[in-house]
Amino acid sequence: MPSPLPDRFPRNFVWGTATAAAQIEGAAFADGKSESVWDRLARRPGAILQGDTLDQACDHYHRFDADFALMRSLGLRHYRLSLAWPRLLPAGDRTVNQRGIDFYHRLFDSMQNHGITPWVTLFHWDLPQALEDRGGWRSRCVPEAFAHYADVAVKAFGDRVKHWITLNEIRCFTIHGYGGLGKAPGANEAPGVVNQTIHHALVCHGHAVRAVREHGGRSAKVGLTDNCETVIPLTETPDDIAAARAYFIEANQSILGAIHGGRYAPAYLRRCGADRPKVTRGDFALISQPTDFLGLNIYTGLFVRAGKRGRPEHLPPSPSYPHTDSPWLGLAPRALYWGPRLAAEVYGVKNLYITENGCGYDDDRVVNGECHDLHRVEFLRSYLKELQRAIGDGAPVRGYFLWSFIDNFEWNDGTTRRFGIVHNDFKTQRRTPKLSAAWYARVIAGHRLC
Ligand code: GBH
Repeated sequence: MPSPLPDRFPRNFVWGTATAAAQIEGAAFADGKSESVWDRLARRPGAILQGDTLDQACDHYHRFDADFALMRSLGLRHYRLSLAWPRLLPAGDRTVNQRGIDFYHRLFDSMQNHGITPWVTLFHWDLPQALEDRGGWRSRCVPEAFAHYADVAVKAFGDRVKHWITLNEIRCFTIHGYGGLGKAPGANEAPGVVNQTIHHALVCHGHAVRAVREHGGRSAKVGLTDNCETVIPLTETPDDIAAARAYFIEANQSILGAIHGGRYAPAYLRRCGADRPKVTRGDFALISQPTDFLGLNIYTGLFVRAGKRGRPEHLPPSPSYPHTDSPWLGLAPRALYWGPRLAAEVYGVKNLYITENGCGYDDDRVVNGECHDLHRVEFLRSYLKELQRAIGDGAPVRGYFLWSFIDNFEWNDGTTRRFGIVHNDFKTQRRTPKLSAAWYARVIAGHRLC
């Protein structure tokens, strides 16, 4: 008897890939685009591996039409991208750069011609340097400028874009950008300042929701993409599950808890003590407006068990724990089960999307025209199996975006670490779909793992 095929994914399940403007566009100073904090950081010696810059990246700015044709040939009909704020409002004030607007109109035209639906992130880390010079995320100048930027973007593109993502991974551009962890702008501030950068990001999220409601049209949908702390119960027993849930709630209080709770949890404020963020009147009315979905970027997870008296206990990875070439990215397929499940249960979210999942390796090579990334196929398959189990157990996951469509500028790791299902030769800009691209195309075509 033939073995049974795995279940199909739900009929309207959205399959896509994801990228971000700064990581693929290149043309970093073309057509009126200004310097972003990442353009600036890339010029600081030692900040980026091999001294790579974002100047060219994948040159998608000039090659998007061919890239969308390739996407279409793989059956990819949904694509998550971001807009470059420094292209649209280069000075970080109210002055619009028409050439930036025109670029994205051409890009959305091309997507439409290829039958690809855009999912657009307003902010994926590329703050205009001009705003950093005025205090950046430490200051209310960013929420003020962002409110205007969101209005401009939604008004300009709202006729074609119906899926909006407010911000990508608040923790990364705040804690990692201002807390001495190396992301742009590469600042090292005291905890109180870092908490304030998070608060200002929450206010921006609120402004983006408001802008989509005001100018996006009736069918527009909007939500945040967060890289919440994903927690996995060591064993799937009631005690460990309860401990994982308690740990998840506490670890995500500053962002997801605040947005869904309409205030900072008292326990979070107690932990902050004197470093608690300053909240201006009216902030939380903006921050906690209802959204249509929550996006989760899930790569790995933390193992938690019930310790003494049920107290949640985090177990750090053992020395031999398997990981990808990114030291932070340990193999944890069950993160795609417990992440959606806990987020749905704890916050009552009705529509979840995995807005990023994938893996980075350094030695994906093209040999005789092929790139055999068996490691990526197995990675993705094992994670997607857990996602399927989550959906089977009722988690409201509506779609999945693989990070990434193409090898790109991997922030501090430059072009060394490859996350794409399409290989990019950064010297010739030649694109070669990897084995994982062919595999993913078949998954999408059949709506089931294969
Ligand atoms: C995502 O972040 C980003 O949204 C995307 O742009 C990026 O290309 C993709 O992942 C792949 O990395 O070096 O120990 O300080 C993923 C979440 C959180 C992962 C911060 C790297 C730094 C860990 N990131 N983390 S460490």
